Amino acid sequence: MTNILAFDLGASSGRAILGRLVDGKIEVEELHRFPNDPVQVGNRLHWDILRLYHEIKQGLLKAKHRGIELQSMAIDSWAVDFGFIGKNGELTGNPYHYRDPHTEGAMESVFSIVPADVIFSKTGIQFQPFNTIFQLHALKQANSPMLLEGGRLLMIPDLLRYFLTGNMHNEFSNATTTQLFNPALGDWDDELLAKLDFPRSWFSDVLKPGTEAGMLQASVCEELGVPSIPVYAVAEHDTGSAVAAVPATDKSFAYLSCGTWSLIGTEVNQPVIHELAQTMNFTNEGGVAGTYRLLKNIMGLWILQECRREWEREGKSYSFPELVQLAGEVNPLSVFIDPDDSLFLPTGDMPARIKQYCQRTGQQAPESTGEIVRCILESLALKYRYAFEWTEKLSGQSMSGLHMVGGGIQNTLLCQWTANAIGKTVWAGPSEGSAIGNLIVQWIAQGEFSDVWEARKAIRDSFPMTVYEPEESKAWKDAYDRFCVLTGIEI
Ligand code: ADP
Ligand code: LRH
Repeated sequence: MTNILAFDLGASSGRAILGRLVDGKIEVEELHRFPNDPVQVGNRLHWDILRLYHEIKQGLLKAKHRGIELQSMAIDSWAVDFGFIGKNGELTGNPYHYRDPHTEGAMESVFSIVPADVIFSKTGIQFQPFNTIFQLHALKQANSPMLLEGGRLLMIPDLLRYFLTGNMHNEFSNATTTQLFNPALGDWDDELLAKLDFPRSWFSDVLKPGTEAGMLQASVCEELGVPSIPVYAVAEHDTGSAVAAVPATDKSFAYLSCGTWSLIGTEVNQPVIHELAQTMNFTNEGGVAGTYRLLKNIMGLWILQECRREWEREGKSYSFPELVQLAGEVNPLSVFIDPDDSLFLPTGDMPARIKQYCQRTGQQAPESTGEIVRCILESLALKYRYAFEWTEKLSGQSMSGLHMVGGGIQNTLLCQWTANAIGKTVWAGPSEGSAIGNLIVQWIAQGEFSDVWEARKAIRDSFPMTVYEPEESKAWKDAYDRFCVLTGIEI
């Protein structure tokens, strides 16, 4: 029996998940879970990277204390963020959070050097103000001391893997999210780097998911009293891992990775890079086994998380199940927001912003907690329909339904409303998609599965899937028409 460990760092929490293969079935056990709270210092928002590294060590210690002999481990996390390692091998500064406002104006500034369509044609990546390309440009403009000469850029999992192994590499799935990687070249885009004056020496060789990236280094083994084990580069972008774990049977399938963000799209063998994909701001992120994810980012349950944080600040503490229950008790389909309005990207008082959005769009603002939660969840479901239909159009495929994975599938109302909104079946599961995707790529590398499709079958056989059939189709269709007019989205 092999015991392997997946560290999955989400924007809201991190976990160490132990994976075992028993008679062809996957068994998982959560060994360690920890909050991933960003830290505001002055007007800067950071990730607590050293705390995250500490929690990874706690996960390894928990395995040791349980007497578990590990064969390997790997890390995945959210995309786009990074740290720099200087010539002395140390961090040159604490990584910024992608919600830090330092990228304000960076997009326009970059476009004045390289036009947007050139960047898209080279990278196939959607434009978001926090993409690595814009963060780097902003840091450069600000003469940030993070960008010390001779430094090396490591994405969050690259960085943690470096702390563990002492080796510096960039992993492919996360490299594509920088918007500096050219899938046609299969490498960093030197022309783009030169135009933006980003030294090529910042960037390392790019490892494919499933590569052994080093062993736990002696200092770590001594400190923790654990044996050295291989550390794999998997699809280190959590969305790449989540999609690897979608238990699909059909080669053309639609997914919704539902956590802090909602990522909705399909898996493709070649990036879809054309004008319409750019206009619709769809992306082509690198995945496992040479695949790409044609998808759209939707702001997701972040809005609910941030409301919950605000209510907590006001002394009202709710669990997620309580919030879902309150949403179920109020009138349906009354008021909507566009979850992707830039109002909702930064941290802050989200209930006030929702009210502000409703007032701006001539709607009666939701007042009670239940009304606010219902407004968020129904608006997400409606926006999912929009992205689902555009996924079908851009990929030229008709999807029979939607696979939902991630922590958000514990929200049964959201799953049902998503089925209602898209008018098709939703298959929900597994909720720990990213961790399971992380595990299967390690097992594929070790020869336990022949490929991702064999692994997807094992996931289907090992984890329950809840099926939601569409209901109340007329009410949801009418609501979608209202939603489109209100938000001005193109259908
Ligand atoms: P990430 O990996 O981005 O940190 P997760 O996949 O862990 O996110 O999903 C977190 C989201 O899942 C939360 O924002 C919350 O809305 C939802 N969630 C988690 N637990 C529950 C629950 N018990 N009931 C309903 N929703 C839940
Ligand atoms: C989801 C995610 C998403 C990125 C965002 C920064 O966790 O990785 O795919 O766009 O975080």
